[in-house]
Amino acid sequence: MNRYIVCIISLLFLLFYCKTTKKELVETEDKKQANILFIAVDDLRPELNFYGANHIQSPNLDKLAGESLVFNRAYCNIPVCGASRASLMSGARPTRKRFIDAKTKIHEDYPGVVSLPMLLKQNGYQTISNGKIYHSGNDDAEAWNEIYKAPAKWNYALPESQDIRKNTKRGLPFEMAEVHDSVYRDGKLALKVIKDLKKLKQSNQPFFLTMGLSRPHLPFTAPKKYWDMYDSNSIQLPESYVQPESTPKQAFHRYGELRQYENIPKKGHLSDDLAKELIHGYYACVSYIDAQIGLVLDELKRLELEEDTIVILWGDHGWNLGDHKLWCKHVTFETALRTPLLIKVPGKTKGKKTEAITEYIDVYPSLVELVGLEAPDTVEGKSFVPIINGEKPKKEWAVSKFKDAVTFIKGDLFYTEWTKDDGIAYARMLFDHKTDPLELDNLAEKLEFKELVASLSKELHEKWGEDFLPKN
Ligand SMILES: [Ca+2]
Repeated sequence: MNRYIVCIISLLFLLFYCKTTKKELVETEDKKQANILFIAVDDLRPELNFYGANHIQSPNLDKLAGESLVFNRAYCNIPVCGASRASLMSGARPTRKRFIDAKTKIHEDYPGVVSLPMLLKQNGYQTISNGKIYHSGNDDAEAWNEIYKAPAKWNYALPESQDIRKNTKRGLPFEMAEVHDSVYRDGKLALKVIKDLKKLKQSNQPFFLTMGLSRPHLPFTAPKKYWDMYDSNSIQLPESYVQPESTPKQAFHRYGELRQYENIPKKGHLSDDLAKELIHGYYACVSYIDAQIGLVLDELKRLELEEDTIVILWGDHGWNLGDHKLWCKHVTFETALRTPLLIKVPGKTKGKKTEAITEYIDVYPSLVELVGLEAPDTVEGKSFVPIINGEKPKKEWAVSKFKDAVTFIKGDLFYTEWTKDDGIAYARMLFDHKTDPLELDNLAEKLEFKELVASLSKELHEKWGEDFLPKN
């Protein structure tokens, strides 16, 4: 009799368990995967309030940071536009032969690699490329359901500036015009992204919606109200406005990118007045793009999509705004390698900062993990989801490169080695950020650091990637 009762109870329990499990499964099947709003900002350096800068007005980025995990130590893998983007979108390291320069195209350098948007598209996402995501508008075209580029002619608002642009290589380096935000390129971009959000709200598919802003890349053109946010008399040159003798000459360049613009001297350093005007223009552009990002984030909230949408914001590399008496990127000082990176995961992030070292190749595996997918074997980065969950990071170092220079970042140490195909260093640079955060005192040639340099060099060679050197 007792055995009979036990059998009945067990059967009832089993029936109840199966029903519950089935219900849970159905709910999981019905639930859409999280959307991703992917905001890329061209040439944005981490000189922002939530990084402790306190002089650029960016209320919308500040608010987003307050809801995100902010990476205080994020590094691009190469400080040049096209290559940095191709590397991030493939999760693969730049090497001596792959992802080299501004015009890099992902499939020319890495045929057949499954990019982040392609993987998402293959898994049911609607993917839209808006503005500057890759350097070239039609790159990785198969990965997108739609590609939109705001025309470059809207880099300038004033007819006289547009005329100069037509008749010169690059046009003027800055412009201040009393026009509405939407007259310039990024204002038009914001309106397009808002239109997409309204459309996607109606869809049953999850979305990977991108917003690739063109400023604060040169030319520094923005509506006058953003220039007026800053007093030009209070603009300061950076503390590191110097090129120390101890730094290898290979570490510097002549900022040829800037010199392509009109009224910039073709050689020699800039006058202090011009330097300050450039800094002013950069600040104005950051405030301008902040406002455009704000419009999109407000719409995300208005449409009640916030709770279902991961927001990630990144700049494609750092920028020298006079630091080391340099302008633009294309060097391996921290000012060109360190980038703004923040991610808002609904229900998980609440305005914390992390000091964990993160590389841009880590973005791909992190996003796919967050939406329950698996990264392909071609991805070399490591997911930073453990950091979001308050756990130990999967690695504690980064490797970045530009041309012959490769930088190994570990703890407070920034070690750069210049090598050719043979892998033998012909110049070295070592900075300890604990004592020298501005990177003005190169320790690499000092006798007392010989052993440290040897060990960092060994580790750099182990970690710069399997196919870094040509195979024999
Ligand atoms: Ca760029």
